[in-house]
Amino acid sequence: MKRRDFIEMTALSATGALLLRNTARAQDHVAPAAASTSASAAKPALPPTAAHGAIARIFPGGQPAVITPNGSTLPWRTVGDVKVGHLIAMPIAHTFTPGLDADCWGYNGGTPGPTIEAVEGDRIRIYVTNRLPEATTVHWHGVLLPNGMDGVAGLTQKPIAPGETFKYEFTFTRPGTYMYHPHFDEMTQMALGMVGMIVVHPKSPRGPRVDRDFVLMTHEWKLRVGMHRPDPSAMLDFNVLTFNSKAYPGTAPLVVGHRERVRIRIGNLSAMDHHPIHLHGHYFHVTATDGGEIPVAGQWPETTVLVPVGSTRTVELSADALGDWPMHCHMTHHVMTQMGHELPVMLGADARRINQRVRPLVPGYMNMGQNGMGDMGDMKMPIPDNSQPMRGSPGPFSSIDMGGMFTVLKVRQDPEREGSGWYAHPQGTVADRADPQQLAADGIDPDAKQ
Ligand SMILES: [Cu+2]
Repeated sequence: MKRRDFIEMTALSATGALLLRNTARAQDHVAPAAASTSASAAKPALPPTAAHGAIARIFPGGQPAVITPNGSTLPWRTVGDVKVGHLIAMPIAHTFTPGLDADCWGYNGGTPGPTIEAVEGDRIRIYVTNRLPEATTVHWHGVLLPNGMDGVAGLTQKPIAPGETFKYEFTFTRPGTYMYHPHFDEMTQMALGMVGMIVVHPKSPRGPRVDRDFVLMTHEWKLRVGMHRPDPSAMLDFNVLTFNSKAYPGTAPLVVGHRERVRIRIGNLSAMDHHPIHLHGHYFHVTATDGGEIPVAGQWPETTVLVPVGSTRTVELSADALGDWPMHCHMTHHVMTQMGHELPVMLGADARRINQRVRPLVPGYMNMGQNGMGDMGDMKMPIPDNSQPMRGSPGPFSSIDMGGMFTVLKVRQDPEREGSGWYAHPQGTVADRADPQQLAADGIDPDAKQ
């Protein structure tokens, strides 16, 4: 076994000891529906940030400005008829979720870089300053532009050397959702976080006006347990999966009003994985890709949209259902953070003899997973510094045993006021322990043989 696997397994194995002691605990603690509000008051660890505030409708046709949860929008200064912006490629200190920090590369102090937001027909001039230890470029992925502005080192321009500032200038001729990233040492620079989104609003919008417009960049990282530098040579076992470079519970929720029309623009600049992004409680239509708008006759309803590497998918929905609705990648290994993936199958095994034999070598060793892994998030186990090997974070009823590429669509009557808390379910609308009298009346015997 490689040393790092051993470290990861030891961290996970520490959980096992507690798993054995606590298997009965989860069944004993189910918060009643009416208590959900007070339960949330007692639990301080809400997903960070509340509502996104009132939206300035500053684009043609009353289109709302886009919201980049956990991110920002590139500021412009207008010089003559040109919008001028400045991207600085630079090393950054980044937090994926509290307790998991990394030394990344990004733009203007963050990953993803600021969302570039403009209107069809805008002439833009973007200066790119390189503060990285190696050369870079910026490629405007999906944007139609003159060949020499395409940002491909060697082919369409010289690399931007460390310390240099290059100028890109072109016109956004087409509305849509695009991305930007380097086209020099792509493997390293994108693996370390150099990604960003571009939104170009149409001059004359068609279709129903949306009330909220979000961008989410999906990404994947390899951050070995206890280390701070993402591994740019990783090809398979990515262990930090993110929306806008945040892993749950670090992801800010999408807070929307009841029956609002919501647009979500999802990009994917992961190294190797496509992400099927699933939304609970609603259906949506895929209205556009980075290739352009999909005619209404070509759209169909979905609850999961596959976002391939190097693509954007724009979905629109009517937020008709009040509640806290998960939105997440449906690959189960993409909603965990730093979980080991090369573990033996322990489900149903009696591990007592293994524990006895390994303990002289590793004090405190206990195997994990004999009863499943769903309780891992509740364990108070020692973990290595700067790591999140377990899934799980406090929820209003119990631990939420997902992390990684997971966020919450919060649909509220008054999103600005209610958006920061957990949903208060109306009495009688939460699944709970069955009432014996009703079981009997319905003819259900829990002890029946199949
Ligand atoms: Cu995924």
